[in-house]
Amino acid sequence: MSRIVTVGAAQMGAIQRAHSRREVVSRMVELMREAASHRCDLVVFPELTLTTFFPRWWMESQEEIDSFYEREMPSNETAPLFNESARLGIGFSLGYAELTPEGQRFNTAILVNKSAEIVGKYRKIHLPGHAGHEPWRAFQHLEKRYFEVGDLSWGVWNGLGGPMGMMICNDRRWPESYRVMGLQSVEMILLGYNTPRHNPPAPDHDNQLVMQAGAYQNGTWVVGVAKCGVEEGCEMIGGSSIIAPTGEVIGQALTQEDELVVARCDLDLTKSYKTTIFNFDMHRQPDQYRRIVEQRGAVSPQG
Ligand code: CDV
Repeated sequence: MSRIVTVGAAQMGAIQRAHSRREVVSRMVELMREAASHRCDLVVFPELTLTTFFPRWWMESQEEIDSFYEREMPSNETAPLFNESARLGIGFSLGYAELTPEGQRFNTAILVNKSAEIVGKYRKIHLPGHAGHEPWRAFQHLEKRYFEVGDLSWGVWNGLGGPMGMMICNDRRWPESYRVMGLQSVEMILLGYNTPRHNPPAPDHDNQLVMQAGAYQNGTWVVGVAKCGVEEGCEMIGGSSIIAPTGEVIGQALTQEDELVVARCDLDLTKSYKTTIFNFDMHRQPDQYRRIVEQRGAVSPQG
């Protein structure tokens, strides 16, 4: 018998600074209802879904900075999402800016089961951009200023039909993100992103190939979901995609707006990869990979 998980990639169009959380959450609830009407088991929302992508601005007022973070989850404003999840019996993943009781700040994603209980949490590890003020850029990318490096590594959780994990945006460009979950037998990776079309230092870098490679090399489904459109003058890419363990894109968003992409994903498709060419136990040679964990930057060959 096949193990089907029906997933909805809930791409979100632009969220401007003037949009309240209440407005954003009501758009999310609409997408969740649409997903439920397609019998989705879970719906995947983007990175930092609840507000505009605030790391594009240098801000000095702590009050202004704090206004973009969540101190609790669920909160009064996000409760409708959890209530609707429980009512419809649909799980979800959600990205948001987390401010902990100890004052730590993370770019976070949570996995919520069909009873609206938080079953998994991930804090973004690969924070792109810069920490200092670079006002000459068309727009800045200050994730290194506003977030700490995540401290939870990449977990994998059961509870939504099979082993699932999360990564966030820039993580998708790093093979280590996928492999840490691959080593925990992940069968579906959920990831949200906010990617400017013309990231000033490298406007030509590809988006989808990395997710296809990560899916294939780890024998897993990958669900990549954008927040996109023109946000406060910054154009961000869409192209939300559902990718099979074959590395093939089997569903993709066509617009730059709120759009749901649905796919019935057979988790058993992961098996032939995990038991043959990517049977890690049989073929990996971790002793020969020491450089990966012992060294950070690249060195040049000697001589
Ligand atoms: N939010 C991100 O992590 N964005 C990066 C951009 C800045 C390159 C990304 O990898 O898409």
